[in-house]
Amino acid sequence: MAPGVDEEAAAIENKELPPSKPEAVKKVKPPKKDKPPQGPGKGEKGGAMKKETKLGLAVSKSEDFHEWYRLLVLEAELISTYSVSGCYVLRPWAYQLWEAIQTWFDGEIKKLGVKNAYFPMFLTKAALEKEKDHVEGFAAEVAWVTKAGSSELEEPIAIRPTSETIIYPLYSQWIRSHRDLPLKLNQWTNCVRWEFKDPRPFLRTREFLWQEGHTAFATKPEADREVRQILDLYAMIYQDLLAVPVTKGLKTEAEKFAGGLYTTTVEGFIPDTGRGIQAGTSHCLGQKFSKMFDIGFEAVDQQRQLCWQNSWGLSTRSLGIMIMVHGDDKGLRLPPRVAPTQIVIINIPNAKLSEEARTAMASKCSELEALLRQAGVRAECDLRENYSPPWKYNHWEVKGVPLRMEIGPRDMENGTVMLARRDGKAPKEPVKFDQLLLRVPQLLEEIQNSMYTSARTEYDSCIERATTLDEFKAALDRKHMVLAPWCNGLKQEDDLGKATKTAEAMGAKSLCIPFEQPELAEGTMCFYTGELAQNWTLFGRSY
Ligand code: 86X
Repeated sequence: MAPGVDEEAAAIENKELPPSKPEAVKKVKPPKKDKPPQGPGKGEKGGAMKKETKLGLAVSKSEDFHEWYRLLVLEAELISTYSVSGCYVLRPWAYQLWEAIQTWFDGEIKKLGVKNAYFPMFLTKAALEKEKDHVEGFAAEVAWVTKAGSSELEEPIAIRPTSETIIYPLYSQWIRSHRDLPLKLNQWTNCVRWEFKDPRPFLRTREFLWQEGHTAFATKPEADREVRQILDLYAMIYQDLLAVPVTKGLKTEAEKFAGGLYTTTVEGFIPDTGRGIQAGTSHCLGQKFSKMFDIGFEAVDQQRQLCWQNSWGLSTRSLGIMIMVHGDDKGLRLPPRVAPTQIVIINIPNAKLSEEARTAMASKCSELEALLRQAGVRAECDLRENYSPPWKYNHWEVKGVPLRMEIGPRDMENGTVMLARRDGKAPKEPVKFDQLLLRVPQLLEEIQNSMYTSARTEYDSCIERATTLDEFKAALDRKHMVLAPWCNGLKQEDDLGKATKTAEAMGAKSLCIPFEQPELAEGTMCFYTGELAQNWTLFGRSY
């Protein structure tokens, strides 16, 4: 074999490998598009773009909220844009957040006896129209497949916007006797609603991911109980996992799912825009669908009865709410319980360090990573040598990792690390190697709690009470939600929407009738109509 050939091969191979010596690597700049904004002192060109915000995103959250959000989801590597308008790629950083919700919720519903299944995403026109009454309101959003290759289909096929009309014909076949009940199924799927309003990652996308639960019972009390159990799980997803405050309540007649009996909801709020946002819904459908689809059973007394049904859903919109609530001018902030990486470990070699000390430092990082992982902490080293420590700090801050561990030469000598919180709620803290297994989980817990507490404080400070329309409008102008005594009138709610619409802002809608009600003194009047109030209702401009 000619020696030259091997040499050539090796040379080519070497070109494709990243240079292995730090000295050589230092000159290699990271590819531009992967480069988050640089910190002060490093940001030669980046600085001009970022104005006074210094670190993190080019636009601050308060200056231009929507631009801030658009940049954040890209720079945190949650989303990539896509050629079909209204559709986005969920990158691993976002998908792992969805998986965290999925894993937890899936475990909880299985404890309630719910099983997963998968129904087709296509439905015939005839099936869709079985639910004609309220499909009408949504018809414009249904996407259709009309062709296969170049040949027209005989019948256009719809893509599911939701699966009632796909699932319920099967329930009608499957359920025969009271012994077949309760039937509790869930599916994790995509869904298509061809909306024409401005799309926004997570909040309004033409295709989204969700879970939809569809259950059938012999009696109403069983159905009622499940509606609330599921709603409680939704509230826990928000409050305990995503550290996002919500209000649990009942939708008014104007806002409920028209196909059902009553709708319960968890309502979130985005302080920066002053808008409420429906965060998850759990419906009692009553017997409306069982009548329509003939879902009945032979009871113990051998009489045929109709089932009581529920449906419930929560989508990737939840991630948008979390991002909007917790993100700041530096980027994303992730609650530790869902963060794909809870702590990032970064080595800080300096130029004077010997090769040996450099290697020892990197091995220490890997060793601590392994130690933390064994204890169930999602730890990750970033030992890349072609990126500077400040660049890495910024990178992981934009991505929202709750804790950062730094190890420099002095730390190696002292047997310590520095821990920095993404939320900046405390100064960097030195911790001995052998204290890490104690301190890191504690800090993660503290961050989780502190994120929820501050978000809750802000949420609560955005609820005002009003007893007159003037007070009501003034609260809306302050970008707040309003809790007001309400008559529960269907038409009156429509009027209120018109009365609160301004040239700049949409009208207010009811968000929910909170389950937790302040006392309503006897004879209290509706703030709007002057009729007798039925309850305190939460209102707001909303998404
Ligand atoms: C309402 C009701 C319900 C199961 C949920 O909220 C939770 C999970 N479904 C969904 N809804 C529609 O029925 C609907 C129907 C059509 Cl045809 C559409 F294009 C859009 C829809 N959006 C919502």
